Amino acid sequence: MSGVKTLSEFIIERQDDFPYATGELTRLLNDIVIATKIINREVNKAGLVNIIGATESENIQGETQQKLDVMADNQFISALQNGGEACGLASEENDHELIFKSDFAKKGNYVVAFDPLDGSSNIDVNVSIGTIFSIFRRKSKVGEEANLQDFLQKGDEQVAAGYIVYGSSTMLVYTTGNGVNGFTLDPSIGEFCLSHPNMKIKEDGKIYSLNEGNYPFFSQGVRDYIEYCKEDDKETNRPFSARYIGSMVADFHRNLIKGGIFIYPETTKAPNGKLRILYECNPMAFIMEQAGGAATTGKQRIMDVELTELHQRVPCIMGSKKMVEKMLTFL
Ligand code: P6P
Repeated sequence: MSGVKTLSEFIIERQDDFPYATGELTRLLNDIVIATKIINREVNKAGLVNIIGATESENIQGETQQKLDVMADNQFISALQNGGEACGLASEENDHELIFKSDFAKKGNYVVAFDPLDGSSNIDVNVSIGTIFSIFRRKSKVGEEANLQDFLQKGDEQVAAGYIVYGSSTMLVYTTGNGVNGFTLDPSIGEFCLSHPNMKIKEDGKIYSLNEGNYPFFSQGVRDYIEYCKEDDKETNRPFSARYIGSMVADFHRNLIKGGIFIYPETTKAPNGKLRILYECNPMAFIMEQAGGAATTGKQRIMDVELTELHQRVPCIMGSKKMVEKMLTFL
């Protein structure tokens, strides 16, 4: 295929960008890609086999686990625990961190946090869903078992982060701190191919994304910003367009490409918001900043937040820099 660059070729080509260019991260990213290709196959046929719908179980968030959630979680675990690069995992679907016990895995230099299938409540209505991953270099001693502190690192410590959006096409978007690149899965060859090189978000935009159904529970500042978005003012491109489908990866991806702001703020019902910093906000903040956007809790940069627990939630405001700056003036 002349001109087409596969993800594998791209990762190897860019391997030298990465300080630990010994092929470890290359192998780790390829292990992740294998899991996402299997998840993609299952998600695409979800309506045809008895794998949609909910299980009888709940995750630590108290959310009913969808059958595909559990399948996706298992795919990541099996792909990574045998890959030899990861010594432990943390997942939205598991209450505690998963520490690998084999001598082989204990030699791994990385830990991976992931949301195996974000927005999975949308599966049954065929709305785009996604996988989010975040990679850290372990802090604990190589050869020993990983521990919780390996996961409670600030977002700035991430060595790589990415998401897969299972939409009209399946795309993988990732960064290792040298810009953001997007790859589209070509089902005819089963390869992710470079389709969106060097992704940058527009400095300003006119799409705002948040769940306005929470209006009664928002702070006055968030309410004032929503009213600002709706005012008729041609000079500032308002009223903005409201776009929100309740699937973070899909909402984020649209705004990354078109420009816009995604907001999941604190509410009186959820004082720290809903989204988890480890496997939702930090990886997406890394990508957003690498694409020239901004990502804040409303009080501080998301990637500066100190983590104290695995499933810690933070308020999340991320998108086009000028939109985020304007929104902050209302808080
Ligand atoms: P709400 C999906 O459950 C999710 O974690 C994100 O993907 C999404 O942005 C958010 O929750 C939607 O939450 O409260 O607006 O339905």
